[in-house]
Amino acid sequence: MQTTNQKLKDWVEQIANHCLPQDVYWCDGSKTEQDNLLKELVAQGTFKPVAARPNSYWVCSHPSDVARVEKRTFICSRKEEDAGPTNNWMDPAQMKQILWPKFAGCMQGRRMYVIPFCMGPYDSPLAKIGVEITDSPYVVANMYLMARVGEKALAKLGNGDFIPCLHSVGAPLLAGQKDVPWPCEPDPENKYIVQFPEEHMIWSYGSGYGGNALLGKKCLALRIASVMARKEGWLAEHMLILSLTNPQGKTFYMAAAFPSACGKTNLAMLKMPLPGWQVKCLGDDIAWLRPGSDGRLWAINPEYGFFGVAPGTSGKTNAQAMAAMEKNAIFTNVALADDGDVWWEGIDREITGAIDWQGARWTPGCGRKAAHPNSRFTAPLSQCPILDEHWNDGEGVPLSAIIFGGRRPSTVPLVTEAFSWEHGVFFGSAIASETTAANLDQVGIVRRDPFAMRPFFGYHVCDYFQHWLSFKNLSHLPRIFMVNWFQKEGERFLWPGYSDNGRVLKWITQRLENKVPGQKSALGINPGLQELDLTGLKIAASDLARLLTCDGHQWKKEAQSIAEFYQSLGPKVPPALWQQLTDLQKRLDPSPREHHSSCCMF
Ligand code: GTP
Ligand code: SPV
Ligand code: MN
Repeated sequence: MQTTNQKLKDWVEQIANHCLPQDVYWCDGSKTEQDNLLKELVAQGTFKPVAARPNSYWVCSHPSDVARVEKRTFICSRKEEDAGPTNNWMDPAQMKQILWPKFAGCMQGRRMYVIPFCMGPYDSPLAKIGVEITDSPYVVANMYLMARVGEKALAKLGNGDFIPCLHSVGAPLLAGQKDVPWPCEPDPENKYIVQFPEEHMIWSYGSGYGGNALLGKKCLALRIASVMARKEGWLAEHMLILSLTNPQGKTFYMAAAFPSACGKTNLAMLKMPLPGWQVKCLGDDIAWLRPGSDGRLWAINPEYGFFGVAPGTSGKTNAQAMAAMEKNAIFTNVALADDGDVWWEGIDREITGAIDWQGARWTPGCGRKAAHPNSRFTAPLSQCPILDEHWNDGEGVPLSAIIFGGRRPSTVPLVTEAFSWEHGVFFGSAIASETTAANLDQVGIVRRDPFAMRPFFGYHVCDYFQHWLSFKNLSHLPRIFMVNWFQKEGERFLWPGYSDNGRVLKWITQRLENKVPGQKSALGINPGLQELDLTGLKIAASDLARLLTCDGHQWKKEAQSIAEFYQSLGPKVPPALWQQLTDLQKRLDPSPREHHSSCCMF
């Protein structure tokens, strides 16, 4: 493949001379090339074809390499202050001194792939070109599905600027050494996921999994893009994008930010439980939002595929995702059942036995999980049966609503509308959620995850808050909502979730059209007890009441915890957000003069 881009040629040559691969291969993205790569992955024992699905493959990682590693993720800005209190920071020169020697000879015995890729539709004003260099054919196979890869990206690049993304699994193959199915650096302390925000550059060493290795995704489209977005006046967000059309034929576009493994893919492909309503999907993980000349916020999905959580996905919970992965899919760390198809917990299919994600014999009831909790499917967006017709439009779609959410067993009601943009930014800044298996760390701890971006900010979190606030004068801003599908009593979810979340989406559109008054609480606007369309749903009145009310006692504690969180972020928390918190506290605890009988209602 030909490029006249001297900067690219020089960089590829420099990396090849340093990493010493056995050869260098430029990916053109063609079907023939993809087929050959898949054959090689099968031949070397990394991929196993899934008999039940055309052109689909089962692959298991090294047991140490199963999720993003936030502890080993760094923002290497020149000043520590610019990375902010939520990021690991190291001086860029010092980081390079540590990492560059690790890359020396690290690709010996392996092929070095050069993958030109485009994030965003080719004709989008926001589209960005990256070039990933990797020694992992698994990464190449996934990048074909997750990004727009190959000749067209290279043509769009021309002699312009690209984001260099260097990746190695950190496992050179020395002469005579036998390869393993999943080469990587097994010591988590020796993995590095590094962003250089001033240079717009990414170096990733030691891991072959997901966001650690598919560098177009979290590293480029969130961490580096958030830095570019701040400078250029747009937003790079951990959000799904969907359209919802009502029975009258009116379409609303919405974006929603939930932390990792908290329901974006499921909401993005939701099957409406109400006749005449239809959700269509534009994206399930990342959205880039740009103010239009019409004063609206326009959203594109920079990605080209889904890298979705497998466990819990079934024909019942997400039939659209199941259809999207019927063919041309990659399954990582799920089980391979005796019936020749992939399997995971919650797939809703009886099996007699399987090979589990670690290659061991597995039978139902044996006490172990067959699939890793962060096992994933990779599938092209184009295979989603309810893909929105505007998914590939460069301009994107205009948003009517932005939704923030998290996994909260208590406290946060099912849905609350913000009073204003600033109040909505306050909601985003204060999201908390139980941690999940998407990160290699303790699971199930409630932590603040502002804007569902805590692991993905490319710069200081307080500057990010300020950047969001700076949009407040746009004339047609989307309205902001906060949701929580995960309230629990003991182990039981109070809300059925999944497709029934469509009932909440319907209420949101009714608020947008001023068709329901809502009910004011200290927190914001919640649905009145009669406002949610519960046709066909059995739910106890007591559960519903709990789901829809702001509990004043819990919220006083919550407000205190948000104050502590803001304090932990240092002096740069924007005054407008402190003001929102103070206003909330006043509404929760009005002075005796203003006191009303109920604790939380006005
Ligand atoms: P990332 O890809 O990590 O960013 O995750 P995500 O936000 O796309 O989450 P996803 O939709 O894949 O859901 C993660 C897990 O939450 C899966 O096991 C789902 O089955 C489960 N889940 C999703 N939506 C709901 C819901 O409404 N209620 C309940 N109880 N579980 C849900
Ligand atoms: C997430 O963790 O939010 C994911 C998976 O979407 S990964 O691509 O690994 O980041
Ligand atoms: Mn995600």
